[in-house]
Amino acid sequence: CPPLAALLEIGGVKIAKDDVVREGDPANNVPDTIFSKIGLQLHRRDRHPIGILKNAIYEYFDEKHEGKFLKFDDLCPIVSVKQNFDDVLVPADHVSRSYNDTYYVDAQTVLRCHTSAHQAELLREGNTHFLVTGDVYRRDSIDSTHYPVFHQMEGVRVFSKDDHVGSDMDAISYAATNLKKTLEGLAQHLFGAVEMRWVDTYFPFTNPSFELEIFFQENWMEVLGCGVTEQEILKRSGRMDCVAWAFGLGLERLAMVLFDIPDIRLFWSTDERFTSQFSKGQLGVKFKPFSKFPPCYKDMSFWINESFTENNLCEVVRGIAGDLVEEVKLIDNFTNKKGMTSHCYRIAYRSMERSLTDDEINQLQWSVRDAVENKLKVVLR
Ligand code: FA5
Ligand code: MG
Repeated sequence: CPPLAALLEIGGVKIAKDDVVREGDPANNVPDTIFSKIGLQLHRRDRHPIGILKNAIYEYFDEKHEGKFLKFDDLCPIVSVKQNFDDVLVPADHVSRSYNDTYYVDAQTVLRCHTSAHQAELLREGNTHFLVTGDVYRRDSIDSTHYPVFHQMEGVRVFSKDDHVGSDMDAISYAATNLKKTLEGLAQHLFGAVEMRWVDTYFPFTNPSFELEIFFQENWMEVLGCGVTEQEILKRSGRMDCVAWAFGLGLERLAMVLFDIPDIRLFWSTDERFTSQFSKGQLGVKFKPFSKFPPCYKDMSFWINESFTENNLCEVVRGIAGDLVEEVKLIDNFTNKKGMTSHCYRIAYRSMERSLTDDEINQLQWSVRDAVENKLKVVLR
């Protein structure tokens, strides 16, 4: 584990570790493991799959899309609650604001949980076509397509009020159609033919809202969210008469499809057998796994309490086992006559780089059991 940098500088902002990680402060829930990822900026490395993908998306917007998109990829990931939530109309009681879902630096400051945190400001500055790429942070579950730090690219395009005239569509349908065409074109540019589908969804900041799913590793995987921007956001940024669309791409998910990368943890690997497989501007390569190491499964059962959440469990497990944990999955759940609820979780341990010994895994599992008992105050069975 590399030593944590004491001072980072991102987008001209100096960040000291103690400003971000304040252990024991109830208004702060950022662990060291998360702090150590701030400033790595995988999306700005031309030979990293995330950087290669970012550049390929830039290329699509430069070549195939009318209107010049301004690009931002160095905005500081530490933002205000206002930027992250209020400015994009996230309701006061929305779950995404909770300490269970978001990393708080203090009561007013978070690690952005999406690149949408920058939408309102950039619109207010008068931008009409822009892309924002950055690292985003979420307390989340653990499996091959979820990681607590990942990368998004936001895209926003504002239309003037009569762009749709002559199209036989109203302004909203015109924007929605243009949005879907733009993203289908992007998928075509990146993947050629790929099995995908649109799903209707909800976001506080767009209406209508959609998600795009791609068929990958035998499952439908959500790769992006998008929609027609809520009028209120445009109104507040002084664009009363306009219509706009916005999207947020999950860059790891798209890169998994593009390079055939089976597990999201690999993006953080410094193993040369991973890093050496990618080079600047190369989209055609498929990742060749180093021989597949066997997983090892350990089950643990406990009586939960009222404050138990799966995100808290995952953070504790990740705090002990780091990237050696591949998946944490609820496999049994029952409530007894006394009203006590028991959960059984199956933890899959697997290194992407080597075989783990039985000893090592047993040690890990004992430490995990201890930590789960002590930090979550559950009763092991
Ligand atoms: C958003 O974050 C919205 N801000 C996207 C958006 C922007 C919608 C603009 C409309 C307009 P969502 O929470 O669904 O939406 O995340 C977007 C994408 O990020 C997902 O589709 C997925 O590809 C990726 N993603 C979400 N959580 C994780 C995670 N834990 N690990 C890796 N990728 C993730
Ligand atoms: Mg989603």
